[in-house]
Parts: sequence; C-alpha cells; structure tokens
Amino acid sequence: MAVTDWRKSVVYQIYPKSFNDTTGSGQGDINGIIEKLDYLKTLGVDYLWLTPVYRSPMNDNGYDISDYYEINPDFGTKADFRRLLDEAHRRGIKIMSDIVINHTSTHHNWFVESRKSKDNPYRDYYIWKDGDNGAPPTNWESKFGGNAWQYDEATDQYYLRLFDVTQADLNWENDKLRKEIYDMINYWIDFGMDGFRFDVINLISKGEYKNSDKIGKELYTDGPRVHEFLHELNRNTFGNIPGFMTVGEMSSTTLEHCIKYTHPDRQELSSVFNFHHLKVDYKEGEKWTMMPYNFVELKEILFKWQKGIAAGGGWNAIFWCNHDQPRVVSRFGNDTTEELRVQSGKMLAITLHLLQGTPYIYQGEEIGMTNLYFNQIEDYRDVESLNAYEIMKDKGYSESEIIAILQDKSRDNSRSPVQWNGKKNAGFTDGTPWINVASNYEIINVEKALKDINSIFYTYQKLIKLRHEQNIITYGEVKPLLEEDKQIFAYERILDGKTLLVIANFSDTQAELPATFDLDGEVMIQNDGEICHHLKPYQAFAILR
Ligand code: TEU
Repeated sequence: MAVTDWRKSVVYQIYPKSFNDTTGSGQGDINGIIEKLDYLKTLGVDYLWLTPVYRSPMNDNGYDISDYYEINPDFGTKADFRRLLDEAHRRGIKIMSDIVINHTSTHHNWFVESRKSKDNPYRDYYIWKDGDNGAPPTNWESKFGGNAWQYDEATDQYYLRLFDVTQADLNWENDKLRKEIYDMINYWIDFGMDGFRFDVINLISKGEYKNSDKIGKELYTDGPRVHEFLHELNRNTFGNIPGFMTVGEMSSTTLEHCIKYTHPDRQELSSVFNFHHLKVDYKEGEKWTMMPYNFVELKEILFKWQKGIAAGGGWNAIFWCNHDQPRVVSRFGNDTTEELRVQSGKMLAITLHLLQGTPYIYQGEEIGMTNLYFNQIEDYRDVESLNAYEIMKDKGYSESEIIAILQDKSRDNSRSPVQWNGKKNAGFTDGTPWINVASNYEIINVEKALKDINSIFYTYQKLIKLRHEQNIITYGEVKPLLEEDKQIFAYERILDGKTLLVIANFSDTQAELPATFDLDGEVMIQNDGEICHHLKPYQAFAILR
C-alpha cells in the first residue's frame, strides 16, 4: 500500500555495485535491481535510494561523477534506468537518486577544461588557489587523509579536494555553475525521479580560505552561504513538487543547522542525515581507532536529536548504517552466535524503527548481514580504507593492528555483495565478484530468511507495516526513559492519550527494568523472551496502551 504522507515512508538504500549482477561482470547493475523489485515490495519499503549510477571512473564507486547526464555503462543504460523507474512505480515504489554536487570527478569535462589555463571559462567552476611559499594555500586536511589541496603543475596552482585527489570541489560561489547544477537536477526530475539524496551538501559553502587551528572542517562545514544556496536550489528545482522527498547528508553538522535545513517554512530540504551517533566508538573522535562503543552516549545523541529536531519543527532521517559504515549487527549488536545475531538484529530494528523520523534500511541489514573480517589488505577495495592503510603504515602501525582497525571500521564492511542464497557467490553473480562475498553467506541469505518466519526480515517487514498504520510512530512525542542506564534503551511515544513503551536490552547479559515500569498493554512487536522486568540479552519489545 503506497503511503500518501511522505513522513510515513521507509527508505531502502541500494549500493548498486553490490546489489545484484545480471551480466556476469562481477558487479551489480540496474537490471539486477529490477529483478529484485518484488522482493523489496514484499519487504514493504516505499522508496529506493540508489547511490550514484552516473558516469564515473569509479575511484570512489560513483561519488566521483564525470557526466551527470549519462548512466555509467557498468550499471546499464538510460533505457534500463527508465525501465527501473517504470517497474518501481508500477509497484508503488518511488526512486530517490543520489546527487553529488559538492565535487565532481577530475575526469569531468568541466574540470578537464578548468585545469587547462587560468583564464579558461570553466576555471572558476572549481576552487583554485596559489600556494603559500611552496606550501598548500591552507592547512586543511582531506577527509580521506593528506592535505585537502592538490598541486597542479600546468598552471602552478592548487585545487581543493575535501575527499579523494580525483574528486575536485565545485565553486558554489559561481552563479553560472549553480545554474548548471539546477538545470541538471531539473533534467532528472523531468526524467521521473521521486526524490534526491544530496551528498555532503553542507560542505558546499566554503567560507574564508584561511589556515585552521584544527583541520579546516570547522571553516567549511555548514558554511556561511549554505542555507542561502539550499533555498535557491529548492526554489529552482524540486521546491514546488508536492511530496518530493529530499535528504541531505550533513557531515559533522549541528542540531541548530539541521533544524534550519529541515524546517518546512525555510524551503530547503525535507530531512537530513547526521552521523554523531555513529562516532561513539571513535577513540578521541578519531575513526581509525578501536574502542567499545559508548552506549550511554549513543542514547544521549539519539535522544538529543529526536527531541531537538521535533521541538524545532524539522525532520530526521534515522538509520543505523549505510554504505560508509560497518554493519550495525556487528557494531552495536552481537554476531558471535546465530542466536545472538538474530536476537540483537531484531532488537536494533525495533529500537530504531519506533523512533520519530524517516527510517533508512541499508541493503542486507534486513537479513542481519555482518562485518566481513577480511584479514589481508588485498581484499579491501575502498579508497578511504586504502588511504588509511598507507597513513597508518607510515605512522608505524603493525600490519595486524591496521587489519584489526579495518575489520572494525572499513566502509568495505557494508559493500560486500548482498547474500541472496547459499549458492556460489551467494547468488550475487555468475562472474567473479568485485569484492569477496562474506564467508557466512550459506547461513545468512535472503532465501533462508524468507523461509524462516522467525528471521530478522519479518521483524523489519512488520515494523514497516506498523509505521504505515500507526500514527503514534510517525507523530507521537518522544519521551526518553532510563537515560543513564548502561544496558537498557527505553522511551515512550505519546499521541492522543495513547502511549507506546519501547524497551531494548543492548547488553549480552540480563538487565533489570525498574519494578515501577508498567508493562500492561498490547504487545505491538517483540523479539524472543517473556514480557517481564527481567530482560534477556538483547531482548526488545514495544507495548501500546
Ligand atoms: O560521505 C561523506 C563522508 O564524510 C564519508 O566519507 C563518510 O562519512 C566517512 O567515510 C565515514 O567515516 C559521502 C558519501 O556517502 C561517501 O560514500 C563518499 O565517499 C563521500 O561523500 C565523498 O563523495
């Protein structure tokens, strides 16, 4: 049943390269997505968010676009993309495309022209600066390691690249560039797109190019003109299309900005992703480290954003993982035994999907796919991870220390092929997969999950159905409970005199609910265990009264 209010929608994220291969190339393609639309319809999702499928040299798996108007032939043709939209729409499923407009590939024609000479008409589409006595223009660091400025001998200047050296940042101060971006977005709206995810969109206004006493991100994040640019984008493209859903990926943002980004009166975006809750296992804020995640901090951040965005009149995107994050059942659940993996996978789903906002399910999350535990660098593919490997080696880390950190944090953890069945390559490809399939595919796969009424899949299916049907999940006030408890995640949703109590034990030991907790009412959803004050490891339930 297609929902009419986009706030009741659930989004399924597809990383096409790892989803389903129909040609034997070893990487997924658009026809592979079409083949699985009935499966996604069974799950019950409303939108599919496809990470970029535009023409790209694939240094960053599509986040380095070289032609915004063409589909990457590795994924298929524009006719295939047209058919995907038609087939999805026929099933009441909408398509959200990933638009990367903070930067392009250095293979993009604009950049090829831009680097030719200082007076080239495209020069100012990018950010070129003179060095500072042989040093880069500022001391900013790239998010993928190293300096954020790349020297280009041809014109004796540096260009800014907040990500990989093959991803050159666009100059949003240039009116002509912005007009080109809006024309391109309107092209895809006319093509039939139902929504957009905007990649690192809060980095487009760089502010002053000056040295930072940190690594620069405090200068270019949520920059001085970012809201002006987003409002202009809204007004020149999707702003007047009823129900058109947008989500902004906001790197290192603040609650205050996210309220501004998503308040309907400001005509910017529908919703935003922030990542603060996914840094609670970063030692001293550093990704490439290992430490047990801080559960109380996880709750504190999630509840801060739940309460803050609601009070501010904005809208959250809520998620545990995506193509940049490790698998949540390994990170915040427990993948050490099948029983604990299933129990904790369901617990994580119940905890997140009964919060307020638009839930995002990352491909394979619905069957509890785990981290990969690759134990040799040759198995890794992600540019960020490979850069990090070199940087940690240069810092003197041992091979085993680096591998342990990559097993814990690498983005490759979420990029292995979807495990469709227990056959060769998990049914993902008849060729050689571009990245190894997880070794547990014979135990964890879609075919097995569909046959097992007690699988994680059916918990996700039920949660999606509940969100479609129960207004309290979409509109109910969020009231955090037991905020300092070191094991239990608890909250209430309150609407029209009804209360939904959500309880989850995040620990691998029994946890005790205060005896004062009233557990009477209708059990809306649960995983394994008796509804009582003594919670089994990873037990979760929701009670409506
Ligand atoms: O990610 C933004 C970003 O900062 C990521 O690098 C991510 O937050 C980080 O890897 C987590 O440690 C977006 C895309 O999602 C990502 O896939 C791209 O690599 C990046 O932008 C550049 O386009």
